[in-house]
Amino acid sequence: MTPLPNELNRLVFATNNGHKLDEVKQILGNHWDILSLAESGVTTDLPENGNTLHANAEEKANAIYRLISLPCFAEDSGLEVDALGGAPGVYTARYAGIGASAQENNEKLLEELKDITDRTARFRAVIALWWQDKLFFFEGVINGRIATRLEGLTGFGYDPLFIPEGFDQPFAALPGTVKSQISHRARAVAEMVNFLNFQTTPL
Ligand code: ITT
Repeated sequence: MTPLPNELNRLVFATNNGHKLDEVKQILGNHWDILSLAESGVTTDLPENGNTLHANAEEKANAIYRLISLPCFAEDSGLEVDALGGAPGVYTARYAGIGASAQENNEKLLEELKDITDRTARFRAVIALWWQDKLFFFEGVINGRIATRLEGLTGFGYDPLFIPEGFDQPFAALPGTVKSQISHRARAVAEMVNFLNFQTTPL
């Protein structure tokens, strides 16, 4: 891929989650210049009042685009557990209550699945991108299952419990390169990059 002039390659990632930011920077490598909110001089809360990942991603992206009017994107993600009817879904970050830690969320999930053998689940990520004054959406999914105990030290959130399809260990115990290639976030970002490459390729 031929690198493009800097300002064309620059996107602001509207997130307050440093892990998401690190992962997206790792996925996009040198090809895209991803700026955090702090690097863009923005300090604001990101509203999340929607009932769907799409609505939340849009709300977060809109809040930042209104302030900076530059190409920017936000991402909302969630864990969908089949035996729990798709929960925690849009409430994944606050499954054990508002302000709950990852440890508390993981413990609640293990407790809810205590006597359940069907542990199939998926992570879904929805990106809302403001590009040339229009809003675009991209989605990524990774199927897997929920482990019966926590394992591994890397990543964040539910990574010690989520075993991606085709593997025997959760993301937190696998090399980071696996997650950056196959995760819900990696897949949604890949969709966005396909779109952007098409948009920015000179005719
Ligand atoms: P921003 O809204 O600021 O981007 P957030 O952490 O609040 O950050 P979400 O509202 O999208 O993000 O919450 C998604 C939650 O889902 C997140 O806090 C984690 O608990 C979980 N999650 C999402 N992606 C994950 C991943 O790759 N690995 C583990 N857990 C993940």
